[in-house]
Amino acid sequence: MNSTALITGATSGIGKATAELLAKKEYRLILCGRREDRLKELEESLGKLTDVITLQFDVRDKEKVFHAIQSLPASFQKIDILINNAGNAHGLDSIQNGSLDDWDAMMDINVKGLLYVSKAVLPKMIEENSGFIVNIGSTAGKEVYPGGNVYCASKYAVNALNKGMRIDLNQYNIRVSGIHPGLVETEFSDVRFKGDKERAKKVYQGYKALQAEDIADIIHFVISRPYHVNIEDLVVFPTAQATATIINKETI
Ligand code: NDP
Ligand code: 8X3
Repeated sequence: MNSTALITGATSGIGKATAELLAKKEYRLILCGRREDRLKELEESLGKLTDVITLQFDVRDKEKVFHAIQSLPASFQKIDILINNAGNAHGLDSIQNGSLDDWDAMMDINVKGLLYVSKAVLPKMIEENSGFIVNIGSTAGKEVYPGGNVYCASKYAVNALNKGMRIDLNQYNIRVSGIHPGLVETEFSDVRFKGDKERAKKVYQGYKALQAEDIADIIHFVISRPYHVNIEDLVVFPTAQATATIINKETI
């Protein structure tokens, strides 16, 4: 049977592009997100290429996370690849002006949500003595920038969890990889700026940002290496970006 991949945050951006690419490569897919209409569309379109099942849950809701994953039909219970992708930034305020709700959202989704989904998926991987966890971190988990404070902290946590998982799961033959992109043009900035599309658009103006498909390609490359190869940490910037704050906005 072809490998089965579970992707969180499959309804948009990096997760959606990865679902589309993996469907073409005939991976069997478990696609997760909160927006039911988008999940239905994906099930319909990608279902023409491969076996697809969708799970609707908020990664913050631990009961729903465990219930959804434990209720998978028998043919989808063996998950070979978990792509922990769901996440976002909420706000870009200084630490003194930050909103408590934004802080809760980032820590609860980006860190605790990733933990809940991983814990729900791991028992079967351990039983099988095989599996692959790909954690989508960020360059924000490698370098802090002004106003990044809590989002950066959440991605530093993902970076640490990625390393911790690799250490603890080593005895079970489970691969663990962290992929850390710089600026990717997705709905990310719409969410960060709470629907202010003009402000969001400006983030990607004047240069060619990474596209969701670029990250999907990288994820596919990482998961399609021979089993003895584990790309443990991968950082990728658009060419126009040198650091979190040095971006050559004169290139297009
Ligand atoms: P998008 O906003 O386009 O996609 C985010 C995805 O996460 C959506 O599918 C959304 O689905 C899902 N999601 C958000 N909150 C929740 C939640 N509470 N429960 C379940 N699913 C949730 O952004 P990206 O594709 O850019 O982001 C994907 C990942 O990549 C994130 O972890 C982000 O931090 C990371 N990243 C992004 C970069 C960028 O510049 N864009 C750079 C580096 C890393 P739904 O709303 O349907 O639940
Ligand atoms: C997303 C990239 O630089 O906006 O993680 O934090 S950045």
